[in-house]
Amino acid sequence: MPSAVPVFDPASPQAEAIYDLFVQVLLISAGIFVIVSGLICVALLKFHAREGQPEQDFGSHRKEIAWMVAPVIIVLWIGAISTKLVLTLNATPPMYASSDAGAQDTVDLIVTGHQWWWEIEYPGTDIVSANEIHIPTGKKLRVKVRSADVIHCFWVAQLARKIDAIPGHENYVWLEASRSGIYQGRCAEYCGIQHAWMNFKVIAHAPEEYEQWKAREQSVPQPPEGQLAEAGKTLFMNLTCSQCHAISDTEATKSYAPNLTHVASRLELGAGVIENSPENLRTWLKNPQALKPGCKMPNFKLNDEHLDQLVAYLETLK
Ligand code: HEC
Ligand SMILES: [Cu+2]
Repeated sequence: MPSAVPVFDPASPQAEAIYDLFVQVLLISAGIFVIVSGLICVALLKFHAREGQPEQDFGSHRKEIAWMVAPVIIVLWIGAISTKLVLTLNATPPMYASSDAGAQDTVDLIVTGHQWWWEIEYPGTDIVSANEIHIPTGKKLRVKVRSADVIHCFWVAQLARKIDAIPGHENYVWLEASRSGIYQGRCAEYCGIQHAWMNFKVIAHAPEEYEQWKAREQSVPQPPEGQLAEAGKTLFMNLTCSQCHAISDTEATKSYAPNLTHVASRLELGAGVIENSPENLRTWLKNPQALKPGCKMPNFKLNDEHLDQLVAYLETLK
């Protein structure tokens, strides 16, 4: 049954294992809570004599052994299932563990945290995207996670464990989806003013669909036709846009900001701050600081004519 709370709706073997551990620990803790609060109630009701003292109990070996042994068993049990979980999460699929040259260094995705968006690279292709990760279902992918500035944390609750993105250090995590769908990802480590809007989506496709997506993403959009869009392209290259953003097959090659080669086909803008549509794109360009205060894209105070041109151009980048 789908749940509104992602943690309760795991969609990969790893997330299921996390869910199982969570439920077991929750049930054990709930049981202990009920026993302890029940005993307190019993004590209150039974021994609330107003006069004199209740009969004193100077200890019982059997009881003492029982309340020592029971917690030890519980702690050992939780230790065992936690260890099993860690082994499940870190299990290396045979194709990555083999001693063939390079197998152990194979990386399927490179994710880089930036204040406040995610850069996604697909090694072996020249696809670079932002805030949206496309994967095929049923495949365990090795993801390299790193950071361009401060510590972030890469987290898709329905698919995988959390993993920190640390500047100057590379971390690895397995990402897998059992069924196709769109999974919400978030930054889970406070990283500055717009941390709350550092979201991303993982879109899991059936393998054939994934191949189609990949072919589309690798093709470079046709140069714009029509005056408005052409003017928009010239403006993009002449304003400082091209000093931060890249668009394949143009002079814009910088990777300080999200790659815009296929920006029009993405679901959201500004790492989830607004849905992607021509109107919303215009709102973003008009003043990114109004939508996402403090974000690293300045307000260019563009006039309506320039906004129309830029939107017309960016909308051709499908
Ligand atoms: C100083 C560098 C810089 C310049 C110059 C700049 N941008 Fe940006 N831009 C960014 C950053 C950083 C983001 C990501 C903001 C965020 O989500 O926190 C961004 C986001 C965007 C996005 C949303 C992309 C997405 O996938 O969410 C669009 C579209 C965009 N910029 C277009 C432009 C245009 C058009 C210009 C020129 C008028 C421009 N940018 C100039 C830094 C820059
Ligand atoms: Cu963050």
